This record gives sequence, structure tokens and C-alpha cells, in this order.
Amino acid sequence: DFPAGYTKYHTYDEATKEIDALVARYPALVSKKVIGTSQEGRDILALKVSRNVTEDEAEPEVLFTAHQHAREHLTVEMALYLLGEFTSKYGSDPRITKMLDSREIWIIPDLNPDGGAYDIAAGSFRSWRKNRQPTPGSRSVGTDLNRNWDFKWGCCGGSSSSPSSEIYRGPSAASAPEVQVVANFVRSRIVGGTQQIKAAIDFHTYSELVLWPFGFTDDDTGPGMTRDDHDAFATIGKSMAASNGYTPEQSSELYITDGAIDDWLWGDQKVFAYTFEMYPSSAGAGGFYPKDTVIPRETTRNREAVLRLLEVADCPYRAIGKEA
Ligand code: 0X9
Ligand code: CA
Ligand code: ZN
Repeated sequence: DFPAGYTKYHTYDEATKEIDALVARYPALVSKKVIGTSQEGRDILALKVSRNVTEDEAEPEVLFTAHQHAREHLTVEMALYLLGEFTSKYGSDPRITKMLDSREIWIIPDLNPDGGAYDIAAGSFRSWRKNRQPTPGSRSVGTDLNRNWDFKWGCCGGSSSSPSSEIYRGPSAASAPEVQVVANFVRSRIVGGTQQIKAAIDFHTYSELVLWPFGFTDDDTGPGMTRDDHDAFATIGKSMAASNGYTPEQSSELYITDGAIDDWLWGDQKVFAYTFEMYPSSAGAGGFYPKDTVIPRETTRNREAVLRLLEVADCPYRAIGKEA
């Protein structure tokens, strides 16, 4: 369980219960799908939120993911907040109503349930980051999920081949079961040859940043990223950051990463994918472990940014005046 001062954070079981209660209460708006299982056999869930949720309608889809990194527990709260907001405000909040009427929203609240459970299992935090997958030929446990995605995997010095490293990329691209499950889910949203998911945010902590691809290169344009692509990414990213007070930048400005989810989502699937680094801005303010009293403020803080991305998701190039 979570230690004193953190008990409002949801354990995996508590999150699952809350999700099941929402599905039971709003069956026309939310549906739950088990898209696969983690290394240790925990269900990885995808929640779909939309009007007429049981039908696959021809609407732009938007994906929100959380908790690739075990110790970043605030991101699960972010996902649960969005789920609660979308369901409880449908029919009363006009922007949310319009989005649920015209988008299909996917929320994967916990990409790394094993790591999250391990981080809190001892009663005090372990500062665990990776998943809990044994590494063949090593005593070290865990792959950094956000270095394991199958796009430019291990290409550029933005990950480690050493199993003991915090940024161990795994023995091969998509070697982590959790990455395979979510990548297969994303690919399953290709309908008639077209990827239905148009935009995405992957939530992390901390540093208060809005990041966009690519992370593997310092170049802002190049193969797979036209000037228009870049400008749309930057314009939408800056708009979201203006709403939550985060700092917007290309992810490689933070540091080079290869095998990160947003590079795969854009590079392989052409999804307008962002990474949010949530509260706090620095280690002094609690680092990976801010007290549970900040949860309402720091999740609500991203409401406007999420709405802005949803609203532009039907045609991201509209942000730069180039509607297709
Ligand atoms: O290193 C990471 O994976 C992220 N930072 S964290 O402290 N949450 O671990 C930053 C990733 C930035 N790169 C991309 N988003 N590509
Ligand atoms: Ca719908
Ligand atoms: Zn992270």
C-alpha cells in the first residue's frame, strides 16, 4: 500500500475497482477492454469513452497513456481524473459533451502495473522506474519501457544496453510484454488501412514539460518530420503549455532518447503524440513523490490542455492554418 501522506493515490486494485464502478454507472459512455497482461500477469486495461461507446463510429480517436515509469504514480491519478471528468460532465459541460459526441477517447491508465506494485510493496517507496521483467543472462531486473518501443530502437545513445541501467532498452525492440500489448492495441486501431488514433498524450512526472517528437535526434525536421508536421506539433504543444504553465520543447532538447513511445507513435503510426512531464517542476518540490494533497490541483491543471488536443485532433494541421 501507499505510505502515510500518499493514501489517496490509487493502488492497481483500487484503480481497477474505481474503473469498474464507472463502467457500471455509465455503460453507454465507457467500456473496459483488457488488451493484454503484464510480465507478472496483471491485466492492462484500455477504457474507451465516447457517446454510443459500444459502436465503433467513424470518429477521430485520441489516446491517453500513463505510468510507463513505476514511480510516477501521479500519472495514474491523471488518467483516473480524465475518466471521471469525461463521464461525470457529459451532458452538462458543453466542451466535454461535444468531444464525447465527436471523438473516441482511449485511456490506458497503467502501462506498468508490476513496477507500480513493486514500488509500493515494501511500505516505503523504492524509487523503481522499469518494469519487472527478468533479463536473460543477468541478475538485473527490468526494462525501461520508454526505451523499448520499436522505432529507432537503441539508435542514438539515448538508452543503455546495460541491464543494470535505469534506461536499459531491453534485449530487442518491443521485448517488454507491456510495450507489445500497447503497440498491438494501437495497431489494432488501423481500420481500412487508416490509423484512427490521431493524437496522444503519454503522462510522466516530473519537470512540468510538454514534449513532442523526435527524441532520437536534435534535428527538428528530417525524414519522417516535415516542416508542417513540426510546426503543427510545436503550435499545439505551445498552446497546451500556455494553458498549464509547463515548458514546451522538442523532447531531444531535454535529452536524447531512443525507443520512447512518442517517437514510435509519430514515426511508425503518424499519431500526434506528446509527452507531458507533470508536477513538480523540480526535485525540491517532491520529485517523483509529491504528497496526495496535490492530486486534485495537478490533475485539474491539465484539463484545458487535454481539451485543446481533443478539439484539434480531427485535423492537427488546422493549428497552423493548413486544414487538409
Ligand atoms: O526519460 C524519460 O523517459 C522521460 N523522463 S522521465 O523522468 N519521466 O523518465 C522523458 C522522455 C523524453 N523523451 C521523449 N518523450 N521522447
Ligand atoms: Ca462514439
Ligand atoms: Zn517517466
